[in-house]
Amino acid sequence: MHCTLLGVPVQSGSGRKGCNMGPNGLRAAGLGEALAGLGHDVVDLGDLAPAPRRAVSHPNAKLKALGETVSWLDALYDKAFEISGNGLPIFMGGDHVMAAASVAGVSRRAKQQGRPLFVLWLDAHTDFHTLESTESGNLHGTPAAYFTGRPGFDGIFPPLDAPVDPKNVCMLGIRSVDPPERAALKESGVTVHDMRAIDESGIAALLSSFLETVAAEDGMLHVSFDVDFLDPAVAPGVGTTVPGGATFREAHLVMEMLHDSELVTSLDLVELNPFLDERGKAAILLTDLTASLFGRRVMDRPTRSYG
Ligand code: 4U7
Ligand code: MN
Ligand code: MN
Ligand code: MN
Repeated sequence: MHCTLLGVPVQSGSGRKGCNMGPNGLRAAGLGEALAGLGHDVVDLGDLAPAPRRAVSHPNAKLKALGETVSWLDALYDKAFEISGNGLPIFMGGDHVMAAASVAGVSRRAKQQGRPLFVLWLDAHTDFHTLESTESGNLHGTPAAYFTGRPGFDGIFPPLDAPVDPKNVCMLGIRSVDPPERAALKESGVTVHDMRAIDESGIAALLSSFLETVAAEDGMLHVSFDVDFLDPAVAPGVGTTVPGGATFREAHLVMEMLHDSELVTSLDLVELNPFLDERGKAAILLTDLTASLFGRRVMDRPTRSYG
């Protein structure tokens, strides 16, 4: 597999600092080496730079850092389309607002290839706010609304060539949803598996049924991995911790099943905040999880201490 690593050190969508160190945290944890060690051909393109600022405005006065954030999305939208033409892109965030552009870019690629794009959204949150509905004003709470074509982003976020069909989106690990998101999700057709569903059904059954649909429709599959999908006890390096998240093994199992499915065509690794991490714990786990997605098997894992 040809893997392209791209750092996207955006943090303006999160309302706090530190996510801009995410790409280097993953590099320090050995992401590139881990994938190369599994026999993949890995190229690290370094970090993206934001596009020139456009004049953008919106009546919601709560929105934070709109102009700065949009300049990152403008740059990433074109880059994501470009690099998705050759191998499997891994977008290293940066806060989750970047998924607006990574998904929109790969969706444009899928449309060009005449295939449907599916999105597996691994997150504590649904990130389904519009620019009107967000209360916090933090734009990392909006990408899933944008790429599924919810209204109100026109002329502000990059023009969306190929909205993702909400029926092709599966969210796993959800445990924090704001009222306007809940109302919109109900109407949307997005599949939302909250933590209770994972407890009751087991994560494998929920994921298999989604993967079967992707395979049956010959879809491309983008995986968007927010660190707060994981329980904060195993992944402290994130700004928006919510208790009761996916366990170490649940997360590895998801990645192992994704590997076996051979369906994944692009990946986001987002919201890692090395400033909040404990001795690289979250960075190392995210790296090991990515290795599972690229074929590392439990029995082959290098021995490591997680102290
Ligand atoms: B993340 C939140 F209010 N919904 O809008 C908001 F709970 O990318 C959180 O998933 C958004 O980490 C979290 O600010 C965005 C909040
Ligand atoms: Mn998120
Ligand atoms: Mn989240
Ligand atoms: Mn977060």
